[in-house]
Amino acid sequence: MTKKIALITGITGQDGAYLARLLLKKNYIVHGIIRKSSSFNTGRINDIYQEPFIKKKSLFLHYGDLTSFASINSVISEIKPHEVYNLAAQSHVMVSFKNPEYTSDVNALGTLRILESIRQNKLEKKTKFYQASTSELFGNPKFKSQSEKTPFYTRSPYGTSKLFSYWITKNYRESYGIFAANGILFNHESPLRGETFVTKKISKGLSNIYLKKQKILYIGNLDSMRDWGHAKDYVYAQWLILQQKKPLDLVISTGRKYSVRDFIERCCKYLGWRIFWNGKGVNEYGYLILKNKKIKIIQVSAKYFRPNELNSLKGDSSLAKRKLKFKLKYNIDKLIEEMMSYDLKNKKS
Ligand code: NAP
Ligand code: G4F
Repeated sequence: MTKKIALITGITGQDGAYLARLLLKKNYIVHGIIRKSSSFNTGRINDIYQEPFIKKKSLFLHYGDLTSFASINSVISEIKPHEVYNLAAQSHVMVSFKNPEYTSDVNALGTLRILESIRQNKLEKKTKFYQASTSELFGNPKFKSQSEKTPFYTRSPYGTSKLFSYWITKNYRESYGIFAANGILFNHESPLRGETFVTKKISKGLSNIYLKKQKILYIGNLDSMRDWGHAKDYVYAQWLILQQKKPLDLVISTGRKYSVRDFIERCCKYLGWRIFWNGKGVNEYGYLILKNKKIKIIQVSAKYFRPNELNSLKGDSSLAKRKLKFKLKYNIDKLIEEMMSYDLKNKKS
């Protein structure tokens, strides 16, 4: 039987690394697009990397960039993939306020470039396309939980760039019959999460404080709430979305939300610590009492507040559960346990 060929953009990112492992286990030939960088950006896929000249190679990396049609098109026209997972993005919401034009070029036009390449290479009937859509599309919704029926109202350049991609994916599906589907994924984390996202910042910061390598963790909005899942569960959902008979846009979430403050308290509990809070707003801080001494370990800083915030997100993924027959393996405490134990062991990082 001929093996399926998959192309992953963003293979060096959190989701790309987990998805590549999953597809290799499923016997796919996996191609990934990586950016040229002056320092190594392949750390997350080191363990699956295959030397260029080995026999029966199943993982191939290509230099490319979503800002360049030529680089994307040359890979797609050469490998003619059965499945494309578009995971590449400038994925940081706060950074998108500082770099809105670049964010839009990558996150919005990048998606269009891939879809156009599929169309121009006449792969409409062969290539299935997955778009990494996001709960950021919902903004600050009026409804308690967000499903495929909840109206969109984006509140950041990141969200707005992803809104374009959500619609262009649907446009190419409806106009050209491409199997193109959106996974509307809520926040998902893991030991491989980028270090400037809040969960990883907390797990790593608190681990460093525990190991006496750092004194204080500076943080932004403690009361913001997110629906946090595990990336391993969510990349499995991405794969399932492309295995359906028909392309569907589906919400993937846990259906539970926690505040940033809750997340910190749970990580502290993992370390055997109880944290106390004092002050308000940017003057708030968190401290421990150790040997009768008050030790400040968390300080709120205005630097990490956003020009526009999403206060609370919680997904309703009933449709995905029905259609994909999909069950989550992780809850928040299992996720925290895995992140904390990884950060405590990785003492050098
Ligand atoms: P991530 O860790 O930030 O990874 C992003 C990937 O995109 C990296 O491989 C990065 O390469 C690559 N990339 C960035 N700009 C690029 C460009 N111009 N050309 C080619 N590649 C580029 O993101 P993630 O957490 O894995 O998320 C994967 C996707 O899902 C993203 O599209 C994100 O927006 C979306 N999403 C994420 C979540 C979440 O909670 N994680 C939720 C909903 C949607 P480098 O390694 O070289 O930087
Ligand atoms: O971890 P975050 O930066 O994730 P955010 O903004 O929710 O975006 C992530 O999830 C989206 C899905 O909804 C993805 F589409 C997107 O690509 C990305 O993966 O921030 C989470 C919350 C925010 O409310 C933020 O204001 O945590 C709050 N926060 C508080 N202190 C902080 C910090 N966020 C960061 N990054 N750093 C802080 O110090």
